[in-house]
Amino acid sequence: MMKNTSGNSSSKKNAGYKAAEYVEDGMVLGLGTGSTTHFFIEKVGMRIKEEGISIKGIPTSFQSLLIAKQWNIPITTLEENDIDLSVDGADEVDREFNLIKGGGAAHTKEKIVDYAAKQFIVIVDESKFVDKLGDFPVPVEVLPDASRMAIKELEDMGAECEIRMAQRKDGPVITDNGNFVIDAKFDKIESPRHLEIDINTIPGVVENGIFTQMVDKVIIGTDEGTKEL
Ligand code: ABF
Repeated sequence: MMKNTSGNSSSKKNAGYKAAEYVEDGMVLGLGTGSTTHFFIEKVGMRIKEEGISIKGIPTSFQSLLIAKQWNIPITTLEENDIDLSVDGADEVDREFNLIKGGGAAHTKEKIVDYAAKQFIVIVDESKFVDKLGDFPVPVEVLPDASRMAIKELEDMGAECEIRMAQRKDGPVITDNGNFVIDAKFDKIESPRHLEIDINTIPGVVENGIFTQMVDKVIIGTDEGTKEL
């Protein structure tokens, strides 16, 4: 599974723990996916235990569901509750708060939950902050039967593509939704918003990992602490 795993755990922990300070008693939380968000979920679990705050969580993947259950965070769904605050990681963040996400192959549910939230906070270590998106390939979730055609369309848009393969076996990564992920490497992305929309017009594409016009705050973890943008 391809993720931008650069950055160290202390800076990720600082970012995740800082984000947990924005959690208030009674909130419904979007629980992101990835190692940085793991620290956020852990801190929320500690606050439930130590302060007795009442929280419900909506996970963005089976991975974040399992971590939430380890910390006894009650689980709910978007059908039952609105989301007060979603906290999630990213593979790249630019100065306009555009993101590339999906290195963990969970970007479809992440985008739904992060978009639905009243407030969306992104937590990253310094290595994820870039001037312009594009060094990290854009993950594109696609129906398996449409993958060859989608690759051709993405190549016509200027990308170099490959279907993401699982690390332990020679088969493709299968998302929580039963689909493939195409990693589409573009050059520097001049207009993330336009590319996000264009990719999703390709028949068979379920969702892509460019997130635009969604982020309210970015918390950057450093070895010494955090910076908030
Ligand atoms: C997740 O956060 C994915 O979209 C992205 O790949 C990941 C970043 O991983 P990490 O926090 O482990 O660096 O939401």
